Amino acid sequence: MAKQNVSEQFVDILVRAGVKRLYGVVGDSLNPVVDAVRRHSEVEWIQVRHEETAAFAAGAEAQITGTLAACAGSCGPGNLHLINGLYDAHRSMAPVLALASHIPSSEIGLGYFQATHPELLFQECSHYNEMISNPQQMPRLLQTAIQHAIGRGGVSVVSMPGDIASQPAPEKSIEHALVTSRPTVRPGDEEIDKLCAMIDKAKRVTLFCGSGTAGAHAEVMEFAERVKAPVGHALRGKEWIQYDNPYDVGMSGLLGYGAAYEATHECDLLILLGTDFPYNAFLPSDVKIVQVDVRPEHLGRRSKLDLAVWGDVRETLRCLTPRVKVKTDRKFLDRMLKKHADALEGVVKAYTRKVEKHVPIHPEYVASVLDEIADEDAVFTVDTGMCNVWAARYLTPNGRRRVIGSFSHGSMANALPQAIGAQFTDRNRQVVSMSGDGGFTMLMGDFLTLVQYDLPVKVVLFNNSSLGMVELEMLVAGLPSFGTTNKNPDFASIARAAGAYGVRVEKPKQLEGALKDAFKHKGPALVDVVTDPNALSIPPKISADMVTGFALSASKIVLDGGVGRMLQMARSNLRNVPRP
Ligand SMILES: Cc1ncc(C[n+]2csc(CCOP(=O)(O)OP(=O)(O)O)c2C)c(N)n1
Ligand SMILES: [Mg+2]
Repeated sequence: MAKQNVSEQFVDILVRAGVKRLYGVVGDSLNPVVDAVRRHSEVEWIQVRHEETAAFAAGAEAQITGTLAACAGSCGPGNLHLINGLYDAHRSMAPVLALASHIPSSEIGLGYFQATHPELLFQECSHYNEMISNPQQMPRLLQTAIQHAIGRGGVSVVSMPGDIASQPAPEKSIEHALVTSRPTVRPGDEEIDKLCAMIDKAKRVTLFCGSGTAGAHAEVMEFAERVKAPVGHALRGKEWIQYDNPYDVGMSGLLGYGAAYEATHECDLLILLGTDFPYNAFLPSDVKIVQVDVRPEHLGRRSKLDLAVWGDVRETLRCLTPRVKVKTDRKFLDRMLKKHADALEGVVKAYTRKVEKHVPIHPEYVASVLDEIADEDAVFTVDTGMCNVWAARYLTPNGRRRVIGSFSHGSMANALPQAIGAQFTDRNRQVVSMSGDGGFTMLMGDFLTLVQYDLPVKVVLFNNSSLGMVELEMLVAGLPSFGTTNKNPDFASIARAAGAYGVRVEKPKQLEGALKDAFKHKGPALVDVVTDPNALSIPPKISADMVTGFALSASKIVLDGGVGRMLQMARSNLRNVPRP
């Protein structure tokens, strides 16, 4: 092989690790790497308009494929723009390699043009964050970075001064087989024995599931059946666990519904499965709690634990299920299933507005129509804000659909960039960005990326001309709303002017047709739905002293609203429950 420079070697190694594309914006010190990408047949340069988009897109790609994705920013401000998207990817445990190109190595520490210190800046949002200051560090440094990102699940940042990027790569470099997938982590026999004994002793077991139950649907159901346990979930567990689940008692937390709260509080043993659910106000303090997590550092940081089990959920359950005694008493399970169905029934009855006629259009109506007409394997990306509420309540998971949001980091403007990353993994899959008007306009420049690459993403804009979620927070805290109104243009015209399909919807009866037409369109499309800013009813029990700062999350308040197709599911689960 002809002698390589550091950039060429860098790109080669990324390709060996399975990277298909690098998202970013070109510039100065990054140019040698981008040039190496240009000359490589197996990797594509994806030119975005803002580096934050690059990081969000790479994070979404990694969450869809489970394999390494990559992004890059030029020195100083270029890579600084990556940071928020990297925080999101890191906190979602998405394996992402970020290249932060850097000022010339001779000028570091001398106040040079565009000088920053990436190895300080990215410290908190990465497992590994190191600089290549000598070509001899290659390829080991990049290999180590990749293994951190994949092995520990999250972000690695490599910074590289532009002058190093063009230097010859080391002649006899140590290249080794890369780690490209994670092992299964099986808990020790002692932990399994202890857990087994606790379960056998307990009378009422409840499971509470998070994103760590991905890929473990069958194992969770088998275990729940064996010990007759109701199964609740956190938002990040919903897409993996709610479907085909005869033990479903709904979701806990601020956006929660159903009987998850009761089931987690009225059991005598609560088993937390792969969840880092942050709101400890929703977790009980007076029942025995076991937590199973692949990340030992997550164990016990949300609640007191009677047993901490370090292991994959799937692997742990595989070891555990055959060893626990079969429970025959369904009383607790049936009582919780009944409570769940009743709670949902109550919500639906309380929900009297005729949404199909309501103008401005009710956002819940938009979400329910979307759920009905979207493909069975659609990817939904969901903006932080009220779209989170609508997605949590109305999107029906089925094991094939995916729902990606900024559920741990909670950043606005995530949906469009994540949709870009999701769509690149498969141009034939339906990808729907549920965007807020605030979130969309924050990174609106990257709507042009859809047009530039003819990506068929469908942006469904919940346009309430307001920062709705914050307006709600202010209301709850007894503050007058302030700084929350958006003076918005006709976004459909903007979409059309950009070369995409664009339609504005102001009447409910236009909605379904407009969405269907947009979904049929082959290229990028935007449906600007003018929605009601006063969409949520707030439960009357909220008082101002319950709320300070991050008001909603600090309390046990659950927002009221519809529950979509969940009622049907809850009713069907009741079929086997004997009538009292
Ligand atoms: C980057 C960022 N800035 C600010 C916030 C605080 N915040 C959370 S939701 C929200 C409003 C979102 O407005 P929009 O996208 O229009 O959605 P809506 O709630 O109106 O549906 C704000 C300002 C945040 N989470 N992230
Ligand atoms: Mg809004």
